[in-house]
Amino acid sequence: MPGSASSHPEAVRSASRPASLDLLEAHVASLPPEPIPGVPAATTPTSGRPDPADAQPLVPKPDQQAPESVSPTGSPTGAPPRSRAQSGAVLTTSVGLPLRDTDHSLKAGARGPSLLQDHHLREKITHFDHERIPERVVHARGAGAHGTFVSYGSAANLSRASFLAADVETPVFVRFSTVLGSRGSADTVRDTRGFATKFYTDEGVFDLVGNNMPVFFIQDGIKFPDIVHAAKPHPDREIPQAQSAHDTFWDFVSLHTEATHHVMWAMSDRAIPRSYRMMEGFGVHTFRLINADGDTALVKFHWKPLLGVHSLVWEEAQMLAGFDPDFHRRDLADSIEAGAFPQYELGVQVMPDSEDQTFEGIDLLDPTKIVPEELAPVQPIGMLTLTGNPTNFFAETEQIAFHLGNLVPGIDVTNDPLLQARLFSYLDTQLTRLGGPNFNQLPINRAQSPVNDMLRDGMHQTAVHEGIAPYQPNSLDGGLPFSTGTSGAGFIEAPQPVTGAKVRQAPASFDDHFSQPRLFWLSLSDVEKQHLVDAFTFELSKCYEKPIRQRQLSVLANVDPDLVARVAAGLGMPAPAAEYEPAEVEPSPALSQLGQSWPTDGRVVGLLAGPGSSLLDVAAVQQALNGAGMTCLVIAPVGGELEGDGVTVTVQRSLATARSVELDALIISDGAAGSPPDPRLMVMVTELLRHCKAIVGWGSAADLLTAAGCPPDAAGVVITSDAAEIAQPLQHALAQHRAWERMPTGG
Ligand code: HDE
Repeated sequence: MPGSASSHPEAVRSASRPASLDLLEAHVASLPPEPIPGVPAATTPTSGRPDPADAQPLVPKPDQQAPESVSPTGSPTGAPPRSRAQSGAVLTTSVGLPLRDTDHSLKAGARGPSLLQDHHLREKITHFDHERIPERVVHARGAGAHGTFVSYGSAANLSRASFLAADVETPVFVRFSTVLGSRGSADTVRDTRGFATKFYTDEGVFDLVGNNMPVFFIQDGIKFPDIVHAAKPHPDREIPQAQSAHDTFWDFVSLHTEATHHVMWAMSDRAIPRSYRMMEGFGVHTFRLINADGDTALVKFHWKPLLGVHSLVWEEAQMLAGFDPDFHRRDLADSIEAGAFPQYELGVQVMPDSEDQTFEGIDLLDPTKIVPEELAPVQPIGMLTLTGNPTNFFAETEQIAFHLGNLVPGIDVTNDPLLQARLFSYLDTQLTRLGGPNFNQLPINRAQSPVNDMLRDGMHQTAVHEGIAPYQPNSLDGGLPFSTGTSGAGFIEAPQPVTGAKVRQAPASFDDHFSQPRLFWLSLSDVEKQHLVDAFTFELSKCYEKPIRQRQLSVLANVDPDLVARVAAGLGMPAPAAEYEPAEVEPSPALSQLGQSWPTDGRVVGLLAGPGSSLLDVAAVQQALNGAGMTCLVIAPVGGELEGDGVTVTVQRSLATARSVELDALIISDGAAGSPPDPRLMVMVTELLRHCKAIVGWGSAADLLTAAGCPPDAAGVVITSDAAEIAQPLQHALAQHRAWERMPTGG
């Protein structure tokens, strides 16, 4: 397997080897070799030009999945998903004509002009000219994965949805995204992340289109174009790309103070996740569940990642935007390829469906408010596991079309005015983006249950409908299809009473813009508070206009005096006084993401090796870590292979390609760093130290740390006497994500 390391247990052993290394090695020998993810294709190419005489059928990559093979009307076809892919050895036109030559256009003589008659040239260029479709107006940059949702059945008393019954397995596709950037923008920018899930249930498609933050900037969907226009690049120069650190964003949010709660989240570590695998997801709005007896409850949906919620540090996020703009996309695909399947537990906070739709004084229709988990615990209802990478990005991740109106019996919407506008927008936007009304017939959007919709014709119709009476009532098609009527099988909107005068108005409870931002601030640890202060300071420093900075400081003054004092100090401006008395709030410890320990699956660890290292040790450590579910990349001065001790170790990163930001931790093997150490190693170590990442090593590793100015007793830094002892301290340090003790706080 390309990129994998191999060891030879028969290798000659040195007499001074500790017994513990023998044990480790015995363990390693029992493990299957773990490939390093990132393999581009299922077969390794030859270095020469492929010969048509040796043509073999394309082999699919084992980490990939494709949408189920169902017809445009939801019937299982029985065909393997691969039957939709091109698979032959002979190049043809789009209608199957075998082609002799695709390298030369048809010309009047070798030096003459091209002929209009060249149908192959015209088809090839014309199709190419139309390969692009409009990107999403928001959430353009995304990454997707296939998976399965298994329900625990614990929500069966709340909702009659069939996919929430005990042990039901439902195929899903998830698309994660950033909001602001274009399709080609960097992954690690400061932004809210989308977390959208399509459940292909046996009662139709259910879409849960959420974010990694539980609140939103606006309380009414009519303001969505305003916030998005303000946050997108300035319309004159079209800069800056994929970020909120500019005048128009802060101009809007400082005037529109209902955005303050979301702004607090956006300036927090939640806006720079370490990985899509390490983010929470939130449905944001309150939804209404309806059970088989017709009883209703109000709920908020939560996704809880099993790996914990972890973030990058800001400098790391900025460096990654240049070093690897695809960092999150790559991380998701690599983890799935490596078998470290991302998992998230779905949970609901359950609130009574009271007449005023408030809970403990919190208006459940206001999407700028959370319900603290301490007041309404998140009750687990099922587990999502992402098991397959898309086979084709465009066909799946790009063409997937989510819609809040994709509901199933037992799940209904509420009157949240933000949600109401979304019910209109998602269907509408796909018409332009996907070029017509039949986008639900695209393979990734097809229901996996029967579709009998009486919608007919339109661009790109792929169903071949039978019958002559696509209308109701009819007798010519025998009356088909019938609505379920009162049989109980169909979707029923919860019969909520609606009264009121026609007004353009928000309820008075929506006027509280500062109590929950304050709750958020007071719930954070000192490190998290410092990051929030730093983010506000950074973003507001990027605003050209002083009045906008001043105005936003006035907003922060209404949140907390300490917060505004620290941000104002960073901006070199006076801290304004609060306009309102700070609200009395009870902090919610669930909002902090620090202070526990979590699994280390899929964590990326660099293993520094060099001509002076024992390759037996290096190979053993790499295999042990890969076997424990991490991805261990061997870093050496130059690429290729290291050979010695009877072992061959493949180098995954040379010092020309390795950067600290790619790693969660570094292991320095004995003898890896020369004397004096390569300056690039010194940079790597100082960055890892600054970013509070674990550094472990054995033997002479201590010399490199000393040369890089690392205090010997720094938190998260462990040097052992031999290789066999490093796995345990490494795992311990990684489980806490970072050694935050190393990060200065001003709190
Ligand atoms: Fe969206 N949003 N949104 N949004 N949204 C879109 O739909 C919109 C909102 C969210 O991976 C668009 O297909 C309006 C909240 C995600 O394909 C568009 C309003 C939340 C995605 C749209 C909101 C979201 C979108 C753009 C205010 C969190 C990506 C392309 C009423 C709960 C889905 C598209 C994917 C995408 C409109 C507010 C999440 C234009 C009008 C709140 C995760 O229809």
